[in-house]
Amino acid sequence: MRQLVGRTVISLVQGDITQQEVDAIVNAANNSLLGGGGVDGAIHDAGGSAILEECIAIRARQGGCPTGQAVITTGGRLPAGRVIHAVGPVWHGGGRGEPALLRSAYLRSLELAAREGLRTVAFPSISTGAYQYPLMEAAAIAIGAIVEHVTANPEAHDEVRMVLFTAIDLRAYGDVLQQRG
Ligand code: AR6
Repeated sequence: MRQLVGRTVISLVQGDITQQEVDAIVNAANNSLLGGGGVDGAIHDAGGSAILEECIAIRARQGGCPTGQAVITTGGRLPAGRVIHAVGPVWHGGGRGEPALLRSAYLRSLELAAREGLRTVAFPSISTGAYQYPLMEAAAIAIGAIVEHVTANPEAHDEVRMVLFTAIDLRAYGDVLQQRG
């Protein structure tokens, strides 16, 4: 599914984010930046040790990555040139600022991509795996943040792609994008 917002295509595909041929993929990282399971594990496995080395250097400089923020490294051996490591919130029921933190993870990632001249960017569904953010709520926040960013920065990106792992995830994001019309 694709929708044009200004000059940017917002697309939804089912697949593996490590295979995407884009300028940057986004990792659903954690505060340590030292890797983990899920998308994070898959990206470090496929991209090789150069990614972890840069994450360690960033940790040495700034002590990890706060929730809702993002940092950028090489893509190592990935088809994508760069990896933006964004940290989404753990779901605690919604009363601990989770919506604002999730929105911030998307917006900070897109701002970083725009600043670096990265015209095609692919995101996974941040926080909806190990961090247990409810899928429909997360999809609404993700699509809302992407639409807001590309509307405010119409020259910045050719495509922002959501890469969903399962058909259920794809349908949820598709329903949200369709409702925005
Ligand atoms: N491509 C695209 N999506 C994927 C892939 C893949 N290769 N693998 C899994 N997903 P998660 P989180 C989907 O748990 O909830 C890690 O240990 C998955 O089905 O990766 O933000 C980190 O180090 C789900 O829909 O990220 C953190 O500690 C989505 O990606 C923690 O998990 C996100 O699931 C972050 O948890």
